[in-house]
Amino acid sequence: MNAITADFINHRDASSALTIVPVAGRIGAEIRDISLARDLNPATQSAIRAALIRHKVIFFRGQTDLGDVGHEAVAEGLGAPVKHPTVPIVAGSRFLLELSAREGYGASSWHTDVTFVPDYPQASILRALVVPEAGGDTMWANTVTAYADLPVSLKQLADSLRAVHCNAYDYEPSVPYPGGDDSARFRDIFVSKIYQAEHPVVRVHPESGEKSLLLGHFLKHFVGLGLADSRRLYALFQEYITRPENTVRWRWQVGDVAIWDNRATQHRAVADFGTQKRTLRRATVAGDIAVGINGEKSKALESTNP
Ligand SMILES: O=C(O)CCC(=O)C(=O)O
Ligand SMILES: [Fe+2]
Repeated sequence: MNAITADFINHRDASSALTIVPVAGRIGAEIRDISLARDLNPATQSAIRAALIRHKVIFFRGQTDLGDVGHEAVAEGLGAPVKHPTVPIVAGSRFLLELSAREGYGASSWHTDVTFVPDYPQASILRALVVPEAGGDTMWANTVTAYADLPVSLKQLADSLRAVHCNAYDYEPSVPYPGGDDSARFRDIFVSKIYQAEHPVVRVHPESGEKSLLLGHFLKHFVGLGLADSRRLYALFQEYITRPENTVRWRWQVGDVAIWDNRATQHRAVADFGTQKRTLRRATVAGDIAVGINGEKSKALESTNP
């Protein structure tokens, strides 16, 4: 067991006001005995933020009374909510996005949310409204421990690289959606405006100071490398992120809420639920412009209409 894992498992957050139970060895913790609808106050909010930074994804079961308004309040407790740049909001909500079964299939490759803008969200809050009887889990990976695992020479390479991310990514669900091929319609909305951003490949976390790998499925190419070399290099780094030891997997129940630190994780849906219904809603909280290890910042490249 390496030092990071030992430290993680031994640290049960006895100092926290919350009941925190780690789910996997390197990422993810369930927070028990709290109602997000009733118990949010400055003390619980700061304890939740501390748990989020430490565990990177936190889970709350049984929040069936939260509703859209309560969901939005949880987001506001973490910062300034932000709408998705292209996907319309849920009718009657202020900034929620809905992921139905179709979008779940679309999210079934590893990514960090909205990295096609320089100041992509710091956190996402996902709530389960309808879940399949079997399947449809979500997985998260720790991009900080992935960076820490790299051999020194690969760390040096990652440290020196920047990459271009774009919402018109190489869109291909890991499994075709069995409910009818409407992928063109889904994609048309997603890319109704094209966004591009250039990021450092190693991001320094603005709160914890931890270094993480900033990659995911919106990455188009590394600066200075062509598509073929970029694809190979991407696969090399991604393997450190997505190895099972570096992930946590959540089996959804109706009313569950997951909050992740979008600056230190990747995630993906598991597209194994066939045509069963699955509906999740998501809020995102504005982030700041990413900064690399030498202080170099992310920047927007041109946004265009296709
Ligand atoms: O459907 C899922 O499990 C994940 C969806 C997703 O990528 C997101 O909410 O950001
Ligand atoms: Fe996502």
